[in-house]
Amino acid sequence: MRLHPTLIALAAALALPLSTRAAPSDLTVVAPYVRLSPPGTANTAAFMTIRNTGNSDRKLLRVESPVARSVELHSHSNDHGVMRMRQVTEIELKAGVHTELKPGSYHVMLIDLRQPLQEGDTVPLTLSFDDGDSSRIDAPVRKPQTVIDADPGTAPATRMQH
Ligand SMILES: [Cu+2]
Repeated sequence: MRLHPTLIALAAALALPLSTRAAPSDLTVVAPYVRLSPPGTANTAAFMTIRNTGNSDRKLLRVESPVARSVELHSHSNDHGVMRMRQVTEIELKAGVHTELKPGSYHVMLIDLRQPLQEGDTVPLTLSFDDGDSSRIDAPVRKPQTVIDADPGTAPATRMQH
């Protein structure tokens, strides 16, 4: 039996989206940005919100970026009244929760920048999750907002802006 050409074309059209479709992700990265660091500073941080609309808890394990020689996941903690950053091995993304990476909390630390970042630059970030999924995003470089300047634990040097 020979297939009618229309059927073959239909089969091809149906097969294509199936074969090229990426696995649907429960994770969405919203409003990423990289904080513009003061001149002479070799490190800065990236912030974003990660929505987990799935039914299972997930974890952010790693972030990579070509703009920095090292990228770490950090948290802020209150150590006897002093806010300190520390490296963490993962950031939990609870099911049904919007996890905020923000000043004074979890953030992506960009360490030893290869060159100074300018406002308006776009920083590529690749996020790797615990199920083997990864997500490539572009984060614009932004000046610290007033509310960030007011946070004593995160951006003491930003008041030195000219
Ligand atoms: Cu940090």
